[in-house]
Amino acid sequence: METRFNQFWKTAPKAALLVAATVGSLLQGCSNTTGNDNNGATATALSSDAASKVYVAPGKHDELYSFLSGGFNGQVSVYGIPSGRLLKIIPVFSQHAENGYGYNEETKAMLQTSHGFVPWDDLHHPKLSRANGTTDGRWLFVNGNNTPRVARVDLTTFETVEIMEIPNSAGNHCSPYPTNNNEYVIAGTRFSVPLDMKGGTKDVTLKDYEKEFRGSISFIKVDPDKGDMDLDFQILVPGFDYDLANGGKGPSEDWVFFTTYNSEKAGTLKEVGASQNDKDYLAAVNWKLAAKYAKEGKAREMPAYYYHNKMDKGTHMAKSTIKKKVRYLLPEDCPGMMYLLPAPKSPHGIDVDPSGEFMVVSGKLASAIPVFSFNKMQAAIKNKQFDGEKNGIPVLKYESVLAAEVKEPGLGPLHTEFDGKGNAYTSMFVSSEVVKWRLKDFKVVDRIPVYYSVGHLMIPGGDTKEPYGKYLVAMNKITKDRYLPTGPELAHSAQLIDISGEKMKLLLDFPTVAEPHYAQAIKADLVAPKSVKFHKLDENRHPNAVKKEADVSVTRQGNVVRVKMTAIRSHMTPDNIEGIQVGDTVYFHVTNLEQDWDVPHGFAIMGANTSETLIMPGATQTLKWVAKKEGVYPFYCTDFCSALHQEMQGYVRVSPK
Ligand code: CUK
Ligand code: CUA
Repeated sequence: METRFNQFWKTAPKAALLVAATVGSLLQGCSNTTGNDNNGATATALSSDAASKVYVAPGKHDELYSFLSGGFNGQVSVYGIPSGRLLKIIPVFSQHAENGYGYNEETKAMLQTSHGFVPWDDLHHPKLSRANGTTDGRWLFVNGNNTPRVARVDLTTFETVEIMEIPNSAGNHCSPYPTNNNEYVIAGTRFSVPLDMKGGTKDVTLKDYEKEFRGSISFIKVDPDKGDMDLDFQILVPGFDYDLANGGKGPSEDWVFFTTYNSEKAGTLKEVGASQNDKDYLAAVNWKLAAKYAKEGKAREMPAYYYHNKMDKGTHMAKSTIKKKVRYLLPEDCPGMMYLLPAPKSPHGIDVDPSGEFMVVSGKLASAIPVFSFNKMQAAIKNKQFDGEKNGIPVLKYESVLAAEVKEPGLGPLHTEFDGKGNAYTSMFVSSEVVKWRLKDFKVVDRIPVYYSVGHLMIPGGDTKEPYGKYLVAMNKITKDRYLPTGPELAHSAQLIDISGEKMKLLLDFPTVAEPHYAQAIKADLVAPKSVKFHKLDENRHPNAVKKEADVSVTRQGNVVRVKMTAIRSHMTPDNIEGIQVGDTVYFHVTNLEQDWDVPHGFAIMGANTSETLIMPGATQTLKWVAKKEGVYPFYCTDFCSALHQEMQGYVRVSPK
């Protein structure tokens, strides 16, 4: 009899099997290894009143917004909790045909980088902006891993309003981390790469890893009112790879922590090479001290080349600025700024509890979860309890900083969040479960199977000072047999778990868009009241906006034609466009004259090889179209906007040159 768990086991990554071989006996305890389907296991974990707990009646609103990353889909999706209803997809690093993001002329600049136009990325970590260590519902910061970028989504419009490329970075994975009052959004690099701090060019190979490769930690300043980002400085750290970051709170709020791996500098990152060290490190960085050093002139400057793209509020147009230099600190110049804590090898998640005292490090290949004490860390620094140094950075003695180890938690610990009631919840990738343990004695008190192979888990506010310990969302990597089959590729999946009682109870499975890694959630009443319903037409400063039908125009400059037009229920003006010639590039600047909620108009024209565009009430957007052949080309509104929606149409005539 083959269990679903066994099926997974056969395809488990090598590293996972390696651990399993040594601690395989632990598996016997996992409830999802028994039975030949999960119905049994699901039934034991399923809340007896699950249906009523997740049921949100028609017309009623969810209690929370949750923001799930889209992974390799490059977007963020917004779900209502507890219903699991998909409310919106917010394109960030990806083009989105639904509303023309990345296709229309206003938003293309958002996706410009030093590598050209990059309309894709791998988005892992959404993080809500903060005030006093809790989420304030103003912005959502997200990372692009692949072409290192950090973006900001405005939660009044649910639109991406800023994307900044990160120089001196490769694999912007431990990112973004906002400090407790958004003083900085901090972004760490995954791959160490050769940096040329002298500004010439060097021929460096992997043999030079130890000497020449560095990673970076970027300190992005955030304007407290507008949210605008600005790269203040970087710390260039000698070569290991940074994986994840989390920040202190309360007593530890000046600190940010990073898990690192590959500390033996196996530049080729072969599995064995990268995991041969018995321990890797947790890097502790005093960000306040770093900012002070940077301010007091310890920062040097080097050439850099990166894009900073911003949406202008008045024109609703994105503009790119190219930046040419960056300030940096070297840890060797800045005593007291950075320490290393020995961590289990190949650590993944680092999570700091709501009190700010405990730093929990999840080692994918480790059989226990070390919990470090911030108090002990400070004492160890004061008393110089060092175990040598690594690349000039002092290493603290393991025993001197350890609070306790959580024993036999399960297999493959990845990430931990907190409920604010003294409990921690850790995701176990290999044994496919969520494990609940107590901060007071570090004892495991409950476990619940998840289907299957959970990556991150999320408790609303579970990484802040004030968690909302009612729900937990597990984001799972594999779905097979949970939903109706849809060919080889199945929907990715999240599971909602009730954590309000002593025992965790499963409430709901809901499919997700692409692969969610992390998520954040916030009470709806911190976001919903500020939601913009439409843009005010008289505040529209788009250079090609027309505010009334009488002002529409068709103007030519060489072979560029600008059509400044309007859309309102139920017509486009002008709707019969003449005077276009073969070879012309036509810009349709469409202003939506509506001043009402939920009345966008779309615009599409036959043969447009980009997309349509969707114009919000009061805004102007532009579709670029090249007239290739003579003929008569229909255009129309794509969004069903009124009973006469189908009548919102017109023609463009293209004549021979
Ligand atoms: S990572 Cu995906 S499961 Cu990119 Cu935060 Cu841990
Ligand atoms: Cu406007 Cu349909």
